[in-house]
Parts: sequence; structure tokens; C-alpha cells
Amino acid sequence: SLGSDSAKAERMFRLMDGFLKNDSISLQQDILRHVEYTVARSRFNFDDFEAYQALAHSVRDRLIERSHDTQLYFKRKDPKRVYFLSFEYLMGRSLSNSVINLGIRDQYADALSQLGFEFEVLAEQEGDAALGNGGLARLSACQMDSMATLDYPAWGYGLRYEYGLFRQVILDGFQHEQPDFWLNFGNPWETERVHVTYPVKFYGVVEEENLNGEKCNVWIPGEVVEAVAYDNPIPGYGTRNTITLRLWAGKPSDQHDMEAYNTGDYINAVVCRQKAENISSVLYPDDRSFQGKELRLKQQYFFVSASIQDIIRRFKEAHSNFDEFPEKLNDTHPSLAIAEVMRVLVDKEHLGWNKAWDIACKIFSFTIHAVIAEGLEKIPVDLLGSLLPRHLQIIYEINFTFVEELKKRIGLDYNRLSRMSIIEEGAVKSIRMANLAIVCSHTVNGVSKVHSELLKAKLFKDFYELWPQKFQCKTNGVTQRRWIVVSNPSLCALISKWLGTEAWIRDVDLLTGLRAYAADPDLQQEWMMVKKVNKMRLAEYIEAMSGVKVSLDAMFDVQTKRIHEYKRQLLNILGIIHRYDCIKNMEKSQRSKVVPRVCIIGGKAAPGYEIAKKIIKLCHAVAEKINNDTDVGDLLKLVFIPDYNVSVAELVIPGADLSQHISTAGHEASGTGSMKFLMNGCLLLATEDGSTVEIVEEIGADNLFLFGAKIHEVPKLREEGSPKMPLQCARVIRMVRDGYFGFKDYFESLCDTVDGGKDFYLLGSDFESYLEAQAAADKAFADPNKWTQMSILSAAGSGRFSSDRTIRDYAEKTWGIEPCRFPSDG
Ligand code: 9GP
Repeated sequence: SLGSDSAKAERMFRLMDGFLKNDSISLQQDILRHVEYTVARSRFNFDDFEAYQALAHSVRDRLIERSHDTQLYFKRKDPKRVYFLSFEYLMGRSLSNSVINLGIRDQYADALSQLGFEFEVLAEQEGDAALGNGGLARLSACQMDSMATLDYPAWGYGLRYEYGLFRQVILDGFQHEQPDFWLNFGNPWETERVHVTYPVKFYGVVEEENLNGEKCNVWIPGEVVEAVAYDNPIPGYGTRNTITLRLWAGKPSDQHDMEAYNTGDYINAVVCRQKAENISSVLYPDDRSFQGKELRLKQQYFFVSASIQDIIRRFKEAHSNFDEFPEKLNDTHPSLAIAEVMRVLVDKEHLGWNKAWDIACKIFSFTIHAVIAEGLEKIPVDLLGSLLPRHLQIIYEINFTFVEELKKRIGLDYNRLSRMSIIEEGAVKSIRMANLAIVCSHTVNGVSKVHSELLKAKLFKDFYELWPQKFQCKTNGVTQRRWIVVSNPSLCALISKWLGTEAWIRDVDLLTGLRAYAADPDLQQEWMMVKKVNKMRLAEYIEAMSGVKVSLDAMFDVQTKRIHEYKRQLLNILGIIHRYDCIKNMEKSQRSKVVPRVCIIGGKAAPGYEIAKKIIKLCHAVAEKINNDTDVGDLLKLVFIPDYNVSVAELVIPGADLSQHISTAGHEASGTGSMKFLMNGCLLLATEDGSTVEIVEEIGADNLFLFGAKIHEVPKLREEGSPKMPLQCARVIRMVRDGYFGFKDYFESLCDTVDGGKDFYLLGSDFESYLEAQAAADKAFADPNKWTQMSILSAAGSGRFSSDRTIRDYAEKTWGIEPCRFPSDG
């Protein structure tokens, strides 16, 4: 009868005519149906944006089907899962990535062309989801793609900021920030789960109560905000598995509103509503240091508390104890999860402190993305105590137990004890969130070999000596699906043709197969053509953005990343001034030997980071001078690409010949931009910092241009200071100081950072070797076959830097989880 579950299921299945079909007619019907009923436009009259919206909804339908299958399958199999907690995700656009991972891009392109639209044109209508600042956030997005593709039973959790990373607008060469209200035109990919909501408490007091003769703590909050879930499907490639990125948004608690209405305090209720929504409204745009702001702490707890409640709810559906669920803390931002898990297990589940602590210590693994202590968060005790009084008690208790244990292990070495304590005494007594995370996590990892060694030797030396077995290395990686397949379709087709398979898209180690053909003239010819096409795309974009026409014969030399002193965009600009100066002072007859360059710089400066903003202005001032100098012409151009984001990167990276990763050695934890350029056959000019050291291991020092001080040389060079300033560097700085590029007074403090006696980032002492590396790059570029061979070998060696490798490594060695693949051929 229809009463039985299977009969019901069968009827439902029949009523919906099975699953959605992917033939051209079905896709066209589907798109038109969404034009008519979702976008509510007439099917006879809709524009590109409306067509994009309908298309996105049609793709989303297919994602939802797969997501349901995946979740039901996970539920049935009940594997050990991983919960990925990250405060930031830089997802970029979703359309192309989704249809490629679903394996129906060509079908959609065909369906659209029958309707009179072009897939690429519609894809351009989509805005970026920029819910993060830089490397860490984009890494999270890449890792979600890999977790889905490798069939891991994973969930991502984060915050649904209403304002993503600010839009960078350049006026007269100065950066201005404009809000990115990315949800203005709706977000077709997400599903609001109105019933998946959790109360999140703030402020108030903790009272002791007696429960069956046992004392227990009860937190009476002063404010309650509701967290509502928004689910974003993340499809795997070559699998039906589609996992979920669940982002939380704030909404007013019903309870709170009711009370307010009852007392007639209508205005207050509305203000409360506004306050609740504010929690998730804006992303902090500074990726340098954390300033202990209350709203930021609220955001962190809001995200952590809702995620933990959700995880525990799901866990309890299938288990009667809490022995197994792993969580990954991506940086210190989610470290409050530790105190929250303890609070739930002790105060709500009444497990007892020791049992709860045992469980907590099995749950967490912690990834550090910073190199210097200032990059690690500290929360003032007063702030934490007022916002989260019970959590402060818990952290004190964890610290007390830890320090007592530590005394037994190391004796009364008070210096070491105070360095390792979770509580930092000082002018502002604070909680060291990284120490809290290390104490509780079963594994702690850096994001490149060099970085992981630095953590052990410097930043967390004391902890490493105590728990050497906790420390691991997980070198970062990026997804080849986004960074080759989506962004460089011509290269993707070329690689598949020469390898005779598309299997490298899931099994990236196969890229090494290209090595065998690196010297093959036919491949080289085709490789050069692909680069040319991508350079043309980029040149058109540059002209549209800046009005500067660039020559395709020039070397496209790119440095795009957040603007930071340690990333040394200033060194790049000083090098460009030097190049300009040389060309100007050269005999005209010599100029034919100059390798023409188009120097491309892009990136955002944190709004309060004055020196970084001056670097942007200097770049524009120098560009103005050079680009208008007809005497120099195509030999040198400098362009700044405004508002660098994921979708701009998808255009810039495939078109680059050379890219610069020139941080002062010992300052970049890993760097992932270099990996994307490498995959696209772009040669690197780099210092031996972060993951570059491993890139050298993989492709050989002959295939990139290395320069500069090594990590171990940096401290000594810093001591020596300015006497090392070479003449060439002093000369270009003098040009800036003398007002050669205008804005003389404005650039003074910027010049001081180099020749003012400190030169902390060692621009002076690295300058000569930087110029040598640049000269070596010129020389190699002048020989197109040699250059192309190096380019092929770069891409061929990039497999190790896929996030698939990183995620597999985490899954096997840290999280202890296994793939759980929906049984279908996708
Ligand atoms: O600065 C690091 C960068 O080197 C690394 O590649 C990235 C991903 O691990 O994280 C960056 N850190 C942040 O974005 C914030 O600490």
C-alpha cells in the first residue's frame, strides 16, 4: 500500500519524473521555466543578467539533487566526518566551476546557444562571493573543492557576511574602499534553512545551581541572537558527491522580541533586531593583526556556537556518546570552539570535566597560517569575561590544569611557564588563542615545510619540546579544477590532448607526464599559442581598465596579492624604476636588446595600513610617468589592476609569463598564488620563502629565478642595516625622494622604510640579487624555446601543489577519515 515507506518513495519519484535530465532540450526548458517562474520575467523578453539568474537556478537544482543524495548516503553509512571551521572563504564565482564539476558545461553551452545566449557572456554576469581577505580564505575554498572531489564526508562552516571584502576603487592613484554588498542582486546558490536556527548567547552572568546533589554552572545570558543557516552546495568533480558549506547569519531571537513587545517597547525591539543582524554584517578587512574588537569576538563566538550546536545535534541523531567527531580549526579564529565544546559537554551534557576534556582533546586539529606572533590572536580578558563569562571560567580552568601538569613536567621554570600559559599577563591581560588551540589539539600544523620548521624552532618552540608528536606539516595546495580547468580552458584541452586523458583533473600527479614532451617542438608551439591567446584576453582587459595598450610580444610580469611590506611590492616598483632609468640612459642603438616588459601589479591594502596605501599610490605615480613616455614606448609599461579578486585572478594568471613571489625570507607562511601561476606554466621569480622551497625541490632551481637572502641570513642582515644599501637602490630611492614621480612629501615616509636606517624588509640588501634574477629572466625570455620548455616543466611539476594532495594528507594523517562515495558513475 501507499502507506509503506518504499511505496511512498516510489510514488514521489514517479511524480517528479525521476531526476533532472541533462539533454539540450531539457536544459532549455529548465532555463526558460526559471526565467518565467523564478526570475519572473517573460520568456519572450529577458536580458543577459536575467538569463544568468535562470541558468544559475537551473544548475542549482542539479546541485541540490546531488547534495540530497550525498547527505542521505552519509547519514546511512554514518562515517567519521570532518567539520572544517574557517572564518573566511573566498569562493569567487560559482557558475563555471559548478557546471564543470557536474560534467555538464558543454551541454549547457549548447542549450544556451540554442536560446541565443553565450555561456561565457552569462558567466561574466556573476559577482564574486568575497567572504575573506586573502590566502587563508582562498585556501579554504580550494580545500572545500578537494574534500568534495575526493568524496570525504565533510562539512564546511563559516559566516555569511553581508558585506564581503571591500571593493577597491582607485581615484587619482589612491585606494578608496567601497562596501561590497554582494547580496544586492540575490545569491542564487544558497538555500536559507529557516528551520535550522540556533540561539547564541552573549553577556550575562554565570550562576551555580544544584543538580541532583551536584554543583553545576548555569549561564544566564544578557542577549540572545538567533543564527540561521544558509547552505551552499560544493560539488565534487567526477563524483556525484556534493558537500555543504553552511554559513551562519544573525537574526533576532523570537524570544527577545516577544518580551520587548509585551512591555510595549516596540522601538527597542526593532533596534535589537538591527543589532542581531549586525553580527554577521561585515568582514574585517585587515589580515595583519587582530585588535581585540568586541564585534569581531562576537562574530567568532556566533559562528563557533552555531556550528557546534549543529554538529552536536547531527551527532546525537546517530550516536549515544561523544567519542568521535573531528574538527579542523583553520587558524586561531575558531579557537573559541574548544571552550564552547567544553561548556556544552560539562554544563549541558553533564559529562564531568575530565571526560569532557578527554573528548575535546580527541576532536580538534589546528592549522596555523601566520609566521609572526603578531599574526596570532589575543583576546583581552576583560572583553572575553564580559561577552562570554562562562567561557572565561572554562579557559581559566583549562589553563590551571595545564600549568599544573606543566610544572610536573618542566619544573618551576617561570619564564617558560609564563611563555606557555594560555593567559598572558601584561598591561592588557589577554587570552592567547593559539596557545589554547595547541594545548587542546591532537595535531598542530604549519602550511609549508619551512613554516612548519619555524613553528617548531621559534614561534612554538616550548610546545614542540613538550609535545613533539603533535607537530605536523601540511603544505598548502590549490585546486586544478578552478585554476586550470575553469580559468584556462585552452591549456586544459592542450594538457588532456598530450596526456591522452582527462584523468589528471582528478589525479593531478599525472601532470608529470608532460615532462617527457617538454622539448617537443610541436607541444612547444601549441603551448606558446595558448599563452598568446591568454595574453590577448588579459591585454584587452588591461586596456579596458586602464586605457593602456600593451604589446603581446612583451613579457607579462605579474605580482598580484594583498599589499604588504613583507610581500615587497615596493621592491618590484623600485626595480621597475631602475629598469626605466636604465632604458632612459641607454644609447638608442642598445635599446633593441632590451626585452620589452609589461609589469602588472594588483592587490588590496587594508584600509588602515598607510604604508601599503602609499605603495599603491607610488605604483600609479610611476606608471603615469612611464606609460606616457613615448621615448620608452613598448619597452616598458606598468599597470595596476584595480579590485583584484578571484575572478580577476582567473583572467590574470593564465596570461602571465613571469610572476613574482618576493617576500622577505621567513615571512610568508606558504603562499598559494605561486602555485596557481605554476600550474598555468608561468615562470616564477622568487625568494626562498614559504612553499617556494618545495617548488624548487619539485621543478629544479634551473626552472625558476631565485634571489635574495635565505631565512637564516635575515637576522644578521637586519643587524647590519643600511650600510648594505647598494648604489642602484639608493639612486632609485633618491628619484622618488626628489619628486621625479611627484608627491614628494607624501612618499617620504615610504622611502624612510628603506633608507631610513632600518630597512626591516631588506629591500636594500636584496636589491642587487633581485636585479640579477630579473636579468636572468630577460635572458631566458629572449629564447622562446628555452622559455617554453621551462614553462612546460613548471606546469608538469605543479601536481604536488594541488589541494587534493593536501586534503588527502590531512584526511589520512590528521583527521582519520575515509572517502564515502555515493555509488553512481556521476
Ligand atoms: O600569509 C599566509 C599565506 O602565506 C598562506 O599561504 C595562507 C594560507 O595558508 O595563509 C596566509 N595567512 C593569512 O591569510 C592570515 O593569517
